[in-house]
Amino acid sequence: MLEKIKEIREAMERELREAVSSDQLRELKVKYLGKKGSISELSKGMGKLLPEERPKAGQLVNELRQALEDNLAAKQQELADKAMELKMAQEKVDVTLPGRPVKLGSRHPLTLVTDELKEIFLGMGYTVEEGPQVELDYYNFERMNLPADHPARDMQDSFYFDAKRLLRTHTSPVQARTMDKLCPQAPIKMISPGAVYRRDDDATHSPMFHQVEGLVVDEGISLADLKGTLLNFVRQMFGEEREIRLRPSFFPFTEPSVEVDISCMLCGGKGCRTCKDTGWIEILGAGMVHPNVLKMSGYDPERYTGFAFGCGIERIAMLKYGIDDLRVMFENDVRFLQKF
Ligand code: 2U9
Repeated sequence: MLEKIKEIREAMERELREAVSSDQLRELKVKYLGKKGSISELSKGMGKLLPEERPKAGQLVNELRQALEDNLAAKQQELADKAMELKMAQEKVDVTLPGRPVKLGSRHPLTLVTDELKEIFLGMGYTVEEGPQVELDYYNFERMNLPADHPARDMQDSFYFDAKRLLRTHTSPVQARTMDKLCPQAPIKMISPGAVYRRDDDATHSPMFHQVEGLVVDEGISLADLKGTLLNFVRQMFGEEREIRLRPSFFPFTEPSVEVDISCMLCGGKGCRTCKDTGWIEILGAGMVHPNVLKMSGYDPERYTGFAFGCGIERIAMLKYGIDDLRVMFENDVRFLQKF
């Protein structure tokens, strides 16, 4: 047995020394360590030895197995090092080649405007709230004082999933949800920017667009607060020289309601193509929150009043950056995006 172990050890060491490839190493591993390999056969032969010979023989077989495993690993490393050295000697790196330029992206004008909007209103103490885009008919219409048979629902020809759920047509449901969450706490001072959906599609309307709406509810809020707030907003967004004017209007969820114009930033109010020679550009809808809307949200309209406003973010971006076709906003053309 001892003789046999010595023989195997010598053969194994020779074969390892002569091996020049990983394939050969794999074959050696099978030959010696495999199920039917020489070392396994040695282990099986132990039964035939005298009991007093077994410990010594067992120890030698174990040493042999360990030696083979160690030598195989060392040889594997040696071959890998050699292969790497060869590769390094053959491969030449031209360090004078210019690097590949990293293409930098830029932020979309809608993102820029939305971030700016948030900054302005955060500066006035507002919170920024979000809500689901797949909304319940109840929050989208009913809570906005637009019951099932209200004709104003037609103006917002909508995308429905079923009888109760639709893609929100404005971000007003976020206000209603926030009032539910906070009532009877006041004041509420919030804006809700986000995507909204209507069945409209031409140069100035997209079926998906973005809105920002704002809501303030507290005791003693008046139209004067609304006007001051919007003037502050408009001047931060479009320049300190801007003026605003309020025209009477109608929305089912505000009473009284107003449409808000800003003095044209291109001609300074003298009249030009953009303002259609009027000197004014319509930018916002707004008003005092309708008592019914307050009541539905749990606020006593005798005690609390509020104002609300809404405007399209695309419209702000188009005016601010002089973009004349809404559709370029959604075409993902890098030539357009690179301008910002
Ligand atoms: C609550 C109560 C009232 C939000 C308002 C408008 C007027 C408005 C449109 C302008 C162009 C949306 O982007 S647009 O299509 N919006 O004219 N929105 S007042 O009024 C609210 C909101 C929430 C609870």
